[in-house]
Amino acid sequence: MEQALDTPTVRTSYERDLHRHWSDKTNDPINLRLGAEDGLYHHHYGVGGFDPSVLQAPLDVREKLILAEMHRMENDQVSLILDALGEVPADARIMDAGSGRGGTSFLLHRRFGCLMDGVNFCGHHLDFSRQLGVRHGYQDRVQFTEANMVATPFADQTFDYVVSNETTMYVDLDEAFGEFARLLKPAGRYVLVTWCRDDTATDVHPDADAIDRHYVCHIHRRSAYLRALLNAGLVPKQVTDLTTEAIPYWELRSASELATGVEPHFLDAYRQGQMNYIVITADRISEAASENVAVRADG
Ligand code: GPP
Ligand code: MG
Repeated sequence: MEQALDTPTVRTSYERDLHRHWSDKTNDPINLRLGAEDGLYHHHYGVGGFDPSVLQAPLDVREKLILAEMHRMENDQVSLILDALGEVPADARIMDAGSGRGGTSFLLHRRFGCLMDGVNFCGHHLDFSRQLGVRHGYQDRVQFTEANMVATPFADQTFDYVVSNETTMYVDLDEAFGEFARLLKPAGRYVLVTWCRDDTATDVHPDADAIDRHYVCHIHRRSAYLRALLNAGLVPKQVTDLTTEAIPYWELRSASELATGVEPHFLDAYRQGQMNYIVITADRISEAASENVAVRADG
């Protein structure tokens, strides 16, 4: 058996700040309350429309209905990844890069029966996910590893698929995609969902900057995603822009008592074309072939 790599999870002062941010984020009802009923906790947002009747509901049930609708939307969002993956055999192994409290990993396993490896560097998220895995009865097929998603302990070509669900704003894309290419088997597939800076319509992104401060992240440009994917030998097969569909979630969340203050920034960023919400499906090509697709890294 191959030796596991020695990979420290926190390597830089930025990663230390980020680790502290997530270690301290233990009391987040906007995430904890939503998952309480079905045991699926998410750190991503929703796409598509919401049922407008919840906003007209009597005051004593309105908040409960808003949260239920937001949770339905966050659960449904995982279909973006399920659909992009295509047919996944039950013996496939998938890495969920930045697995939060496990929601995406559990839903992928539930659909395909596949072996899931959630990777996360936040201790309380890992404890939480592992306990939930037991509660769902998935502990033998869904495991969670403490690691930095850009420097994991897994051997080369361990995975048939890698997914990341709104987590890549925390990493250097060249580093992350290089790692994912290393981990993927030849012809393996990477699916990512992310919010990114639009760099076609405007160069000014004040609301994206505010979101960066709120989450201690660095929202990358759309062009940076495509360039870094190609440079890593991950060739985009499909890029889908769901910016318009990403807006209703934030409208609904603005009406919740649990709104955190970040909502107007997402609404303005999407409405004004500062940010896009995208899904990218990319396939790993051979190392020899990737020499031919590398593009200039100048920005
Ligand atoms: C915010 O989701 C998520 C990110 C900034 C990406 C990080 C992803 C992880 C898997 C940790 P959230 O659900 O924590 O935000 P909020 O608390 O505002 O709902
Ligand atoms: Mg959330």
